[in-house]
Amino acid sequence: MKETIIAVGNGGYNLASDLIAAQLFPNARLIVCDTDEKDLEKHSVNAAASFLFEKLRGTVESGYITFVEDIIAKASDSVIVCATLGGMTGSKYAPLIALEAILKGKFVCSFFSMPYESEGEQKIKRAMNASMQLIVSSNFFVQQNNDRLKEVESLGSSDINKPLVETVKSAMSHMPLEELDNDINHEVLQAYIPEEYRVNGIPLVMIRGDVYPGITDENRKGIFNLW
Ligand SMILES: Nc1nc2c(ncn2[C@@H]2O[C@H](COP(=O)(O)OP(=O)(O)OP(=O)(O)O)[C@@H](O)[C@H]2O)c(=O)[nH]1
Ligand SMILES: [Mg+2]
Repeated sequence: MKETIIAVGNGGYNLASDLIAAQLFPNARLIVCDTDEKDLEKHSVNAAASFLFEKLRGTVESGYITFVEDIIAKASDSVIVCATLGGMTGSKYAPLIALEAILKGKFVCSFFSMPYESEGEQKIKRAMNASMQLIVSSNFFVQQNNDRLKEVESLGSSDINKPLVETVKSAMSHMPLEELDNDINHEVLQAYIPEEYRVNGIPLVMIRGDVYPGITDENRKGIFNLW
Protein backbone atom coordinates (compact mmCIF):
# COMPACT_ATOMS: atom_id res chain seq x y z
CA MET A 1 0.00 0.00 0.00
CA LYS A 2 1.18 3.51 -0.74
CA GLU A 3 1.44 5.35 2.58
CA THR A 4 1.34 9.08 3.19
CA ILE A 5 3.91 10.11 5.78
CA ILE A 6 3.04 13.36 7.52
CA ALA A 7 6.02 14.88 9.31
CA VAL A 8 5.07 17.46 11.92
CA GLY A 9 7.64 19.85 13.39
CA ASN A 10 11.42 19.69 13.18
CA GLY A 11 12.00 16.42 15.03
CA GLY A 12 9.01 14.90 13.23
CA TYR A 13 10.80 15.58 9.96
CA ASN A 14 14.02 13.98 11.28
CA LEU A 15 12.09 10.91 12.31
CA ALA A 16 10.27 10.67 8.97
CA SER A 17 13.61 11.06 7.13
CA ASP A 18 15.19 8.28 9.16
CA LEU A 19 12.25 5.96 8.42
CA ILE A 20 12.47 6.79 4.72
CA ALA A 21 16.26 6.34 4.72
CA ALA A 22 15.75 2.87 6.21
CA GLN A 23 13.73 2.13 3.02
CA LEU A 24 10.72 0.99 4.98
CA PHE A 25 8.26 2.95 2.88
CA PRO A 26 9.67 3.03 -0.64
CA ASN A 27 6.46 4.25 -2.27
CA ALA A 28 5.33 6.69 0.38
CA ARG A 29 4.48 10.34 -0.22
CA LEU A 30 5.95 12.75 2.30
CA ILE A 31 3.99 15.78 3.48
CA VAL A 32 5.81 18.18 5.79
CA CYS A 33 4.26 20.73 8.11
CA ASP A 34 5.75 23.15 10.58
CA THR A 35 5.22 26.48 12.28
CA ASP A 36 8.84 27.41 11.59
CA GLU A 37 9.16 28.90 8.13
CA LYS A 38 12.90 28.27 7.79
CA ASP A 39 12.69 24.64 8.85
CA LEU A 40 9.74 24.10 6.54
CA GLU A 41 11.58 25.61 3.58
CA LYS A 42 14.55 23.31 4.19
CA HIS A 43 12.41 20.21 4.55
CA SER A 44 9.98 20.87 1.73
CA VAL A 45 12.77 20.14 -0.80
CA ASN A 46 12.21 16.44 -0.12
CA ALA A 47 8.43 16.56 0.20
CA ALA A 48 5.43 16.22 -2.11
CA ALA A 49 3.60 19.00 -0.25
CA SER A 50 4.30 21.37 2.61
CA PHE A 51 2.11 23.36 5.00
CA LEU A 52 3.03 26.31 7.16
CA PHE A 53 0.98 26.32 10.36
CA GLU A 54 0.24 29.19 12.66
CA LYS A 55 2.11 29.09 15.95
CA LEU A 56 -0.36 28.06 18.64
CA ARG A 57 0.04 29.25 22.20
CA GLY A 58 -3.17 28.32 24.01
CA THR A 59 -5.56 25.46 23.42
CA VAL A 60 -6.41 24.47 19.90
CA GLU A 61 -9.67 25.81 18.55
CA SER A 62 -11.90 24.04 16.09
CA GLY A 63 -11.12 26.58 13.34
CA TYR A 64 -7.71 25.02 12.88
CA ILE A 65 -9.30 21.79 11.78
CA THR A 66 -10.05 23.28 8.36
CA PHE A 67 -6.34 23.60 7.71
CA VAL A 68 -5.76 20.05 8.78
CA GLU A 69 -8.59 18.88 6.51
CA ASP A 70 -6.60 20.11 3.51
CA ILE A 71 -3.71 17.88 4.49
CA ILE A 72 -5.83 14.79 4.99
CA ALA A 73 -7.62 15.44 1.71
CA LYS A 74 -4.23 14.96 0.04
CA ALA A 75 -3.40 11.78 1.98
CA SER A 76 -3.78 8.16 0.90
CA ASP A 77 -5.78 5.56 2.86
CA SER A 78 -2.83 4.77 5.06
CA VAL A 79 -1.42 7.68 7.05
CA ILE A 80 1.76 7.73 9.12
CA VAL A 81 2.07 10.67 11.50
CA CYS A 82 5.61 11.43 12.74
CA ALA A 83 6.38 13.87 15.56
CA THR A 84 8.80 14.28 18.44
CA LEU A 85 6.57 15.48 21.26
CA GLY A 86 7.32 18.17 23.80
CA GLY A 87 7.66 21.21 21.53
CA MET A 88 4.88 23.52 20.42
CA THR A 89 4.41 22.20 16.90
CA GLY A 90 4.40 18.40 16.85
CA SER A 91 2.57 18.21 20.18
CA LYS A 92 -0.21 20.52 19.06
CA TYR A 93 -0.70 19.55 15.44
CA ALA A 94 0.21 15.85 15.16
CA PRO A 95 -2.82 14.79 17.29
CA LEU A 96 -5.16 16.99 15.24
CA ILE A 97 -3.86 15.47 12.02
CA ALA A 98 -4.26 11.93 13.37
CA LEU A 99 -7.79 12.73 14.58
CA GLU A 100 -8.85 14.13 11.23
CA ALA A 101 -7.36 11.10 9.44
CA ILE A 102 -9.08 8.53 11.63
CA LEU A 103 -12.41 10.39 11.42
CA LYS A 104 -12.06 10.17 7.63
CA GLY A 105 -11.70 6.39 7.90
CA LYS A 106 -7.97 6.16 7.19
CA PHE A 107 -5.63 3.63 8.74
CA VAL A 108 -3.59 5.77 11.12
CA CYS A 109 -0.19 4.91 12.44
CA SER A 110 1.69 7.26 14.77
CA PHE A 111 5.42 7.21 15.36
CA PHE A 112 6.49 9.61 18.09
CA SER A 113 8.99 10.25 20.83
CA MET A 114 8.67 11.59 24.37
CA PRO A 115 11.10 14.26 25.62
CA TYR A 116 14.08 13.87 27.94
CA GLU A 117 13.17 14.32 31.59
CA SER A 118 15.79 17.05 31.88
CA GLU A 119 13.76 19.18 29.48
CA GLY A 120 11.38 20.05 32.29
CA GLU A 121 7.89 19.46 33.50
CA GLN A 122 6.13 21.71 31.02
CA LYS A 123 7.47 19.86 27.99
CA ILE A 124 6.76 16.51 29.60
CA LYS A 125 3.17 17.48 30.43
CA ARG A 126 2.61 18.79 26.92
CA ALA A 127 4.02 15.58 25.47
CA MET A 128 1.91 13.37 27.77
CA ASN A 129 -1.25 15.17 26.76
CA ALA A 130 -0.33 14.96 23.07
CA SER A 131 0.58 11.28 23.27
CA MET A 132 -2.79 10.48 24.82
CA GLN A 133 -4.55 12.34 22.03
CA LEU A 134 -2.41 10.64 19.40
CA ILE A 135 -2.98 7.17 20.81
CA VAL A 136 -6.79 7.48 20.81
CA SER A 137 -6.63 8.57 17.18
CA SER A 138 -4.28 5.83 15.97
CA ASN A 139 -4.81 2.24 14.92
CA PHE A 140 -1.23 1.52 15.69
CA PHE A 141 1.63 3.38 17.33
CA VAL A 142 5.30 3.15 18.22
CA GLN A 143 6.54 5.43 20.99
CA GLN A 144 10.16 6.04 21.90
CA ASN A 145 11.04 7.44 25.32
CA ASN A 146 14.09 9.58 24.59
CA ASP A 147 15.09 9.64 28.23
CA ARG A 148 15.92 5.93 28.09
CA LEU A 149 18.30 6.27 25.11
CA LYS A 150 21.26 6.74 27.44
CA GLU A 151 20.74 3.23 28.79
CA VAL A 152 21.79 1.65 25.51
CA GLU A 153 25.57 1.93 25.23
CA SER A 154 25.72 1.00 21.56
CA LEU A 155 23.74 4.10 20.52
CA GLY A 156 25.78 7.04 19.27
CA SER A 157 24.68 10.67 19.08
CA SER A 158 23.42 10.28 15.51
CA ASP A 159 21.31 7.25 16.47
CA ILE A 160 18.59 9.26 18.20
CA ASN A 161 15.75 7.63 16.24
CA LYS A 162 17.35 4.24 15.76
CA PRO A 163 15.40 2.23 18.37
CA LEU A 164 12.08 3.38 16.93
CA VAL A 165 13.16 2.89 13.33
CA GLU A 166 14.62 -0.56 14.03
CA THR A 167 11.46 -1.61 15.87
CA VAL A 168 9.29 -0.58 12.92
CA LYS A 169 11.67 -2.42 10.61
CA SER A 170 11.52 -5.56 12.71
CA ALA A 171 7.71 -5.46 12.97
CA MET A 172 7.29 -4.85 9.24
CA SER A 173 9.55 -7.78 8.45
CA HIS A 174 6.80 -9.94 10.00
CA MET A 175 3.76 -8.33 8.45
CA PRO A 176 2.62 -5.21 6.61
CA LEU A 177 2.07 -2.13 8.73
CA GLU A 178 -1.65 -2.10 8.04
CA GLU A 179 -2.03 -5.58 9.55
CA LEU A 180 -0.18 -4.84 12.76
CA ASP A 181 -3.19 -3.51 14.65
CA ASN A 182 -5.75 -5.32 16.76
CA ASP A 183 -5.34 -8.74 15.14
CA ILE A 184 -2.18 -9.29 17.03
CA ASN A 185 -1.75 -9.64 20.76
CA HIS A 186 0.37 -7.48 23.00
CA GLU A 187 3.14 -10.04 23.67
CA VAL A 188 3.65 -10.76 19.99
CA LEU A 189 4.10 -7.07 19.26
CA GLN A 190 6.57 -6.57 22.12
CA ALA A 191 8.68 -9.41 20.74
CA TYR A 192 9.29 -7.29 17.63
CA ILE A 193 11.32 -4.77 19.66
CA PRO A 194 14.98 -5.65 19.01
CA GLU A 195 16.52 -7.18 22.12
CA GLU A 196 19.15 -4.50 22.64
CA TYR A 197 16.40 -1.91 23.15
CA ARG A 198 14.55 -3.78 25.89
CA VAL A 199 15.70 -1.87 28.95
CA ASN A 200 14.50 -2.31 32.52
CA GLY A 201 11.72 -0.15 33.96
CA ILE A 202 9.94 2.32 31.68
CA PRO A 203 10.56 0.94 28.19
CA LEU A 204 12.71 2.68 25.61
CA VAL A 205 10.28 1.64 22.89
CA MET A 206 6.58 0.80 23.08
CA ILE A 207 4.63 -0.79 20.23
CA ARG A 208 0.86 -1.22 20.38
CA GLY A 209 -2.13 -2.05 18.22
CA ASP A 210 -5.59 -0.60 18.84
CA VAL A 211 -5.37 0.45 22.46
CA TYR A 212 -9.05 1.28 22.81
CA PRO A 213 -11.03 -1.20 20.75
CA GLY A 214 -14.61 -0.02 20.41
CA ILE A 215 -13.77 3.66 20.88
CA THR A 216 -16.16 5.85 18.93
CA ASP A 217 -15.46 8.99 16.91
CA GLU A 218 -17.48 10.95 19.47
CA ASN A 219 -15.18 9.66 22.24
CA ARG A 220 -12.17 10.70 20.22
CA LYS A 221 -13.49 14.18 19.58
CA GLY A 222 -14.37 14.48 23.27
CA ILE A 223 -10.73 13.95 24.24
CA PHE A 224 -9.81 17.01 22.21
CA ASN A 225 -12.48 19.20 23.73
CA LEU A 226 -13.15 20.66 20.32
CA TRP A 227 -16.84 20.26 20.06
N1 LIG B 1 13.83 11.18 18.91
C1 LIG B 1 14.01 12.46 18.57
N2 LIG B 1 13.64 13.43 19.42
C2 LIG B 1 13.82 14.71 19.02
C3 LIG B 1 14.40 15.06 17.77
N3 LIG B 1 14.44 16.42 17.68
C4 LIG B 1 13.90 16.89 18.82
N4 LIG B 1 13.52 15.86 19.64
C5 LIG B 1 12.79 15.93 20.92
O1 LIG B 1 11.51 16.47 20.61
C6 LIG B 1 11.20 17.62 21.36
C7 LIG B 1 10.48 18.62 20.47
O2 LIG B 1 11.38 19.16 19.50
P1 LIG B 1 10.99 19.65 18.04
O3 LIG B 1 10.52 18.49 17.23
O4 LIG B 1 12.15 20.40 17.53
O5 LIG B 1 9.76 20.61 18.33
P2 LIG B 1 8.63 21.08 17.31
O6 LIG B 1 7.57 20.04 17.22
O7 LIG B 1 9.28 21.52 16.01
O8 LIG B 1 7.98 22.32 18.07
P3 LIG B 1 8.52 23.86 18.28
O9 LIG B 1 8.63 23.99 19.77
O10 LIG B 1 7.41 24.70 17.73
O11 LIG B 1 9.81 24.01 17.55
C8 LIG B 1 12.55 18.07 21.88
O12 LIG B 1 12.38 18.67 23.12
C9 LIG B 1 13.35 16.80 22.00
O13 LIG B 1 13.08 16.13 23.20
C10 LIG B 1 14.80 14.01 16.90
O14 LIG B 1 15.31 14.19 15.79
N5 LIG B 1 14.56 12.73 17.35
MG1 LIG C 1 10.17 23.43 15.59
